[in-house]
Amino acid sequence: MNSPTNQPFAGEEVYRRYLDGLLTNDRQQCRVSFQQWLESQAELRNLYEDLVQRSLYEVGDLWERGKISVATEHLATAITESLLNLTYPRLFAQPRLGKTAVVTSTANEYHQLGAKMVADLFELHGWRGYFLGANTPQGDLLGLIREKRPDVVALSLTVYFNLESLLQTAAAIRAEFPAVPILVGGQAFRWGGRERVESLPGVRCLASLGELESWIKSHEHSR
Ligand code: B12
Repeated sequence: MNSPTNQPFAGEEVYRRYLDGLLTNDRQQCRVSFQQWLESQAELRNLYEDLVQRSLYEVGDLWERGKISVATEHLATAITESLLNLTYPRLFAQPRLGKTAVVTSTANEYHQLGAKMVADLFELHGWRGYFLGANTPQGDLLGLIREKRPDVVALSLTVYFNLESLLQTAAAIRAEFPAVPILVGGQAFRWGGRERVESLPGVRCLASLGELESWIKSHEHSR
């Protein structure tokens, strides 16, 4: 994939500069690299997975090993969250399909970037993606579903100890809205839990944004 200047896109180099910017709290350096990636015309999913997700996983590992402070980890997250909004012009380029998704992290789950990417991909494909962010109380989520009557609900889980809370929420959605498909995903499912969530009718656990895009494309015309 070529950049608009027709220079080959040096993904690894741009990634390294981006990560370096995150670790040195340099928002401007991060912005330049992020923009370069965005303009490389790569699919948005690649930007999310190969730049944003990869760098934050690396930040998380460094934090876990005591190599960087909590402050640097928080700054890296804040920089990332601010830059994600640079994708907006791309998100709304497609005609709207009149379909909606409600996307959230469930109660006690404070990680929200994955859920935001999920909501963004719905927008990218012409859906309206309501993004509720982190730690949404179950009652309030049910209230929003009642109000918006979405075509799908997507739940994001990062830490495995929040699985019970997600299961409760998925069961409550299923009880009140028997027909709405429920998608779940997030890094917590690397530690298990897939069979338990998928034992609820109409619940699917997706392993990646690629699987999500395939799901979205195959449900463009259904109601
Ligand atoms: C930033 C961060 C935080 C921030 C989050 C702020 C925010 N605004 O989101 C804060 C400070 C709140 C935080 C808190 C904690 N954190 Co934290 N955090 C991170 C960090 C560094 C980055 C998270 C992130 O955004 N990743 C990038 C996103 C894009 O990745 P993702 O969530 O996996 O999403 C991708 C896919 O999974 C997928 N996806 C996600 N959801 C869904 C849903 C569907 C339907 C689909 C299809 C796909 C999908 O799409 C995304 C793109 O591919 C990670 C490191 C890591 N490995 O992620 C640690 C990490 C997740 N945290 C960790 C821990 C331990 C904690 C705390 C327990 C720390 C503490 N002692 O307080 C608390 C837990 C709080 C809670 N109750 O939830 C551990 C978890 C370890 C484990 N085995 O579970 C990690 C892995 C760090 C580490 N290496 O140890 N954290």
